[in-house]
Amino acid sequence: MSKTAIVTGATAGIGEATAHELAKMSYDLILTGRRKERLETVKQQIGSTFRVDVSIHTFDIREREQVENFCRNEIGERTIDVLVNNAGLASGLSPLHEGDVEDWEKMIDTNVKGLLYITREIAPRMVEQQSGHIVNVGSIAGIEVYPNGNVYCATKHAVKAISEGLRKELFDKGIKVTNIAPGLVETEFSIVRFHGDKQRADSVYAGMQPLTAKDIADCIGFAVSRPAHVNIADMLILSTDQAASTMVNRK
Ligand code: NDP
Ligand code: 8X3
Repeated sequence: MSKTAIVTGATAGIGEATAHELAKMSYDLILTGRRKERLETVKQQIGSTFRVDVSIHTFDIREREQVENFCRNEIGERTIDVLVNNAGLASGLSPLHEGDVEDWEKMIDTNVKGLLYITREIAPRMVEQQSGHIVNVGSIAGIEVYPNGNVYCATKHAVKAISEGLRKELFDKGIKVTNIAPGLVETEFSIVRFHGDKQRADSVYAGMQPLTAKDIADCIGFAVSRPAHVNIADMLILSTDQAASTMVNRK
């Protein structure tokens, strides 16, 4: 029987690559994000390569009513085998005493509250099924804090805590929980962080070889394809050129 995965933030980067990886593994896909045309393109690309069912759903994960409508009315009663909580962002990079409150709210509302809203809807279905796998895309920023990363790091520490909490609450219900913690991955992440400043975004990866979205999708694919008795609890994935958040070997 075919399996179904939800991937949030599938319009770009790690989410888009994960959608392709899971399609390769024959998962039917439920993909979400705000940019409809991007989702349509991803659906078309996957549809032309893999024989899986792909449905796309456009909403803002920060809006609780939109998340509830998606979960309660749009996806119906189907079994959800995998939930990849990937939608997220960094907005700004500055000391807290100079920080922009709107940036903070964006990050907290997306990375923490959005992840909670959808998990609150999908986890009970998995409990009922007595099976499922929740994959949260955290970050190295959820393990260590770097200067000027303050609120972003706080949200990813929250993701790590939520993953650990979920694991302890769900392990006896047949549900796996994985926290994926990438270091530097070249996606649209830095362009978003620097509010569209491409030059500044490029400087993040200058002189080093960052991870690709596919590198992370491979790890998510690995985690969800382990045998039933194996749960990959935590995975820290770094470029060979990176040893810690602020230790990058630039040539
Ligand atoms: P991208 O900017 O390329 O992709 C982010 C995805 O999140 C997009 O699909 C975007 O969709 C979606 N998203 C953002 N805000 C919302 C929202 N309010 N509602 C719905 N969807 C939203 O970045 P990445 O692929 O790099 O980021 C994916 C995840 O990986 C994030 O959680 C990020 O924190 C994490 N991460 C990234 C790292 C990196 O270096 N790139 C390293 C460690 C973790 P849309 O804009 O269409 O809504
Ligand atoms: C993204 C990686 O180092 O920019 O989570 O925080 S980092």
